[in-house]
Amino acid sequence: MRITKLVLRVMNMPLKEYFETSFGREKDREFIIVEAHGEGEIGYGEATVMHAPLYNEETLGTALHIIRDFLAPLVVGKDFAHPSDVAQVFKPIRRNNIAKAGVENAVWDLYAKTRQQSLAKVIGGVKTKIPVGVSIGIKESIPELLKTIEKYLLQNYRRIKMKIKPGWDIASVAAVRREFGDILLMADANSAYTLADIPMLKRLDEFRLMMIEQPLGHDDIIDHGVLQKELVTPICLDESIHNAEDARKAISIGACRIINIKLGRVGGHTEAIKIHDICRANAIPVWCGGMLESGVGRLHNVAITTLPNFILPGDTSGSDRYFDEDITDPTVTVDNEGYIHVSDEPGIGAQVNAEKFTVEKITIEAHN
Ligand code: OSB
Ligand code: MG
Repeated sequence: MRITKLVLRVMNMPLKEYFETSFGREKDREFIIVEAHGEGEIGYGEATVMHAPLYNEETLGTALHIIRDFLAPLVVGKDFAHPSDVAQVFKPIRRNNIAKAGVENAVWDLYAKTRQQSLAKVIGGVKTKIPVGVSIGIKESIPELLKTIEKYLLQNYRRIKMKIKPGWDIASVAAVRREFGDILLMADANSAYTLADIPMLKRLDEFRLMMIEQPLGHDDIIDHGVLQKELVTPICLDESIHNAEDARKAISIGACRIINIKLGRVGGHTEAIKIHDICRANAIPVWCGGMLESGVGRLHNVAITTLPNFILPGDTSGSDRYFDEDITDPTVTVDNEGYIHVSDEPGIGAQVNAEKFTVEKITIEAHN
């Protein structure tokens, strides 16, 4: 499979509602759609960057720089037998995983299309439908939070994740438990606490959360191992896990009992599959995290979630939870029991119409 050119589309899509985490408020999604052209087909990937380096170190600007100046020269005009070979040629370049994932995943889609197979099948997926949850940002008030959760429960989402931070934790979690009883509920702290908060974090045990996601440092594994011994609630790691080696270390010291896999954070499907496999071998369930993706990134998330150890509902909500208008046709929809049905059309299984939300288009062609 020869990659003849890459097209980078800088995108700006308005979010229906702002999304607030412990690190800030997101109103528009600014990210990059990567097109990999070759064999008469186009494969699509998404670099799920945020506008500022507050979730991880990458931004729209760094991803453009890394793709244009370092990743594109390694793939444009080159032949690949398999998309995992792209991960291999990117190995010498340190981190910048979201940029890498945008390119590698575009090649996965292209590869699946040239074989006339769904991306899920090419990845080794086994499920035809996947259960989904919804991630709910920090709100202005508890009544507003309860109203938002009620709306998504009525849309049959199977698990509620609420963002927490100091000052927006015990009381809001307690209110949600009181109001909605035994729903599947979890909390995501996005690194907002330290070991000094152990007494407060222990108080959360009372609310029988499915898990608490990334309570401590974004770059920590060790302290999470200390905290997990103090908590009944399972810890799920997000920010701390960049590759299968991180997963192995975290599991070996008991730093988590669950892992959130995000394609961007780990650099694409190749590494995501490795993390999935090491977790499976250690009986650590995984689920697919989200980065407020457009339909393109979302369909990649759906495909990876068809692997067998994606046991827990992920953050792969329907397109309408984020956008009035998405760039894929069909868009991603959730059925009335909270499942997304996996397409068996080639590749990601949708047409892409990115023009309307494209702010800038950069074409990178082979010179030879
Ligand atoms: O920590 O999982 C996170 C969104 C942006 C950055 C980080 C996170 C999130 C989410 C949203 O929780 C998940 C989604 O609905 O896409
Ligand atoms: Mg998270």
